[in-house]
Amino acid sequence: MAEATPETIYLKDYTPFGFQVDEVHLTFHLSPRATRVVSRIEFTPKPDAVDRSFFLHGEQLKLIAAKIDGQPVSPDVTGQGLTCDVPSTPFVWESEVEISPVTNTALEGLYMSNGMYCTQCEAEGFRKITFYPDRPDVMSTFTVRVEGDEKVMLSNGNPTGSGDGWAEWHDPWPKPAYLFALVAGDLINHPDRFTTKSGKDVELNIWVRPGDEDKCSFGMEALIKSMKWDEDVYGLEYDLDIFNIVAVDDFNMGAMENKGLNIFNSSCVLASPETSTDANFERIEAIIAHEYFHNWTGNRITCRDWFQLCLKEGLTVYRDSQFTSDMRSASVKRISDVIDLRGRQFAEDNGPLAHQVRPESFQEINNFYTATIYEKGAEVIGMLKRLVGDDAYAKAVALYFERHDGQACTIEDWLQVFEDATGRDLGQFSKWYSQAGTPRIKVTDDYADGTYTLTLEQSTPPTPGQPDKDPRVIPVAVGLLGQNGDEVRGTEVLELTEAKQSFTFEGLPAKPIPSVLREFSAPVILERESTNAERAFLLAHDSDSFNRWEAGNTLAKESRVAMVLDGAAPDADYLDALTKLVRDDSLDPAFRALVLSPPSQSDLAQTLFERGHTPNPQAIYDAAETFAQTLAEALTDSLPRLYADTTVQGAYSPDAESAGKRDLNARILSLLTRLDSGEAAARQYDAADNMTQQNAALACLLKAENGETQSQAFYDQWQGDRLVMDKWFGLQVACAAPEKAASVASELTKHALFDMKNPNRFRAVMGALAMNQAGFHYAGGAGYKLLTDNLIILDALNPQTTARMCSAFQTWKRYDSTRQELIRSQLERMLATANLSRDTNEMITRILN
Ligand code: 0A1
Ligand code: ZN
Repeated sequence: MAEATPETIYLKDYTPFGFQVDEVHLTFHLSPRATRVVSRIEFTPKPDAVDRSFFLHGEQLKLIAAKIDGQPVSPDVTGQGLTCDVPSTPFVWESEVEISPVTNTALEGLYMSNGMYCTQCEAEGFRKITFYPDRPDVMSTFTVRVEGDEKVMLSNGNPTGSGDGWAEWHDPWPKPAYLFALVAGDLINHPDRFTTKSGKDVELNIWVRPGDEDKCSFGMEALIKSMKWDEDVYGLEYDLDIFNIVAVDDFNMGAMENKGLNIFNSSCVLASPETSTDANFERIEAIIAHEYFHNWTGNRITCRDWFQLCLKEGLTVYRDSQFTSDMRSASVKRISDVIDLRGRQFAEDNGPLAHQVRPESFQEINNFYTATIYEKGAEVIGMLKRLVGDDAYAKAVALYFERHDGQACTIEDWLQVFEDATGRDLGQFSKWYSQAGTPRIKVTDDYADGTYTLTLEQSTPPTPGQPDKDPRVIPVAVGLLGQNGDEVRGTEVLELTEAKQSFTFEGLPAKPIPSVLREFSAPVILERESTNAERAFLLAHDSDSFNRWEAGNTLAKESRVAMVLDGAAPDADYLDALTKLVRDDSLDPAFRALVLSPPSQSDLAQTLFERGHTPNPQAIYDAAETFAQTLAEALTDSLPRLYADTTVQGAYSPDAESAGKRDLNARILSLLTRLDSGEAAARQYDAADNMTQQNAALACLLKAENGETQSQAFYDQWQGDRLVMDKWFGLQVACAAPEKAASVASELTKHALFDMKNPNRFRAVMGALAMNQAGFHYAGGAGYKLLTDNLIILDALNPQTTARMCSAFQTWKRYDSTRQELIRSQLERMLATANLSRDTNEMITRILN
């Protein structure tokens, strides 16, 4: 059990810090077990302070000495920080502390990864480096001196000097401590330059371990594209002389936007055709953009407190999705984002972990870096833009930067610039931030005398702590199609503000077919009675590509639901539509690939659950298998030809068009493998000169239980490459049949290259197990037990990654009582573990309630 009941922090209790921090000077004397951190911080008491107590956060620090204005002092130190009597006039605080980076397996604060020093300070890691008011609303300029034997020693801002065994950096932009960073080690840079629109010359570097230098050029191109895009689209220019990116192997998240010194999980920056898939390339481009865009949305304007996390994250995700849409295909990006939103955010919003886009309380902020804050936060911005229009959005955002540059802000500040720029009252809109849960919209329609009426009725189910919800403003984009498939009304945004509201369309000669929620204009669940014939019609004719895909997706889901519940055969009309579509060369290959990709098994489980059924993961898996087998057989004559036609020839390029073709090709290969027991896949494996094709072939073969030779060859070829080995670990679990998934995962945890301390490797195995729905939930509960065993071990090393992975259990109440009991006993076992971290304790407690 956790030591004491963890403290809950509330938004309503916010009080500003009583002191201004004028300047911060830090000196690091690096040493793996005993790094000394010397701080010199200038404080000025605020004349109007409500709270004058001088409290500095500090955890796991050995205090060596402290002084105020040069005089030694003896502060009161606890496990959380220190208090001290201080003057009522400006004073200088100095301290020296000792920390041990090499034993820091939590990867928070200053730690070591493969002999390299690096930091992770968001959200509250700086307090593990030195005593400091570690809160985002305390902003200051930092000057940093690093002393050590390392070849390269980096920190935020601009370099101001270096010599034998030392380097100095100064960051002129006031920042909160969570954006502090330091990196030191034997690193090699991939350099480039960028000239900003006002003519400022910026040095760019991607720093990597020796051996990885040939995997930087794609990341660098992505960075340069991002810098240019932010100037062109948002008018935002970079503001330092240098921008550094560093790749580290041991990192809890994807990447971190530290000012001028972004630190990346190596999986999110290193790329080469031989070692990275198309999906890796796309993700790397997006994450580089995301971190770069934070320079303005997060760094120049930051968050007043951690409850406002979506202020920077929702907006930055929204911006990176705009970027990807511009660089690649907007419709493919929208469809992929919605698949992701439904898979991760809807699961969260409809279970025990549901929380507001702006939460009002937490125990451990690290548990709130969620799909709700990030992805739903971005959806809320997309809705706002849709409601006010593109021009007003641009005006409001410009006002945001003009008014709040250099400040730590709130969601109220954000909404205020929209109110001021548009004159619109956003009171009701703000409920998107304060109410958790996914709204349902029930759609009914009627046609009489040339008038078509659409009636929309909204409701949001209860979520933890919020039994009742008010109606929200929901932008519902609608178009109408005539019986011949032509559009009779182009897209119009209906503003749903009431619990129930009707909208009329006049002058229509016949009852139209509605295309509702085009482009997925709001993160809601539509409930509308429809027929498969109508869905097939929309799949063939809708001019909105999202809704076209959605029609196919709904058909796929309905067909599988009928298979699971009634033992029905795969829907013949849908199969027919699919077989036509997959052969239709006039359609974008990426779109065809998306239509061919089955709805996720978790999504189906949720759909069944919402309709009052208890989902059986094995039955859902069996239906998916039967469906794919039937489709493959229906396409018997065409598959070899389709496979050949969609195979991308020539030198590999990660561009969106080729990637879309390869995606389609991979889906066809997986169908073909069902008919030829892996012959084509084995040939592709042997011939592949890029990871996308090698990986796709291996996945097909493992799925067909016919890939031992290739799996061994893959291992022999790539055992020296950590990132590729993550794929090898993950694929085996992801492709394992349900009854084998837990034992395959268990065996892999005994492999010499399995490393609990490396989050990527841990996630490769345990994350893949949790994602393999039928395997994880396989009768008997071996999957639950294995994950729990490993989470218990990991918690003592790395609470953050452990807590994040507990969300594998968040959907447990969907399932039958036997599975629920199996899961409950594992969750209770975890909760009863001695010294369980606050992170994991909070997650399990919330999931159990
Ligand atoms: N702010 C980063 C993500 C990040 C968040 C938390 C971390 O540690 C708890 C680390 C990174 C981003 O949005 O990219
Ligand atoms: Zn972010």
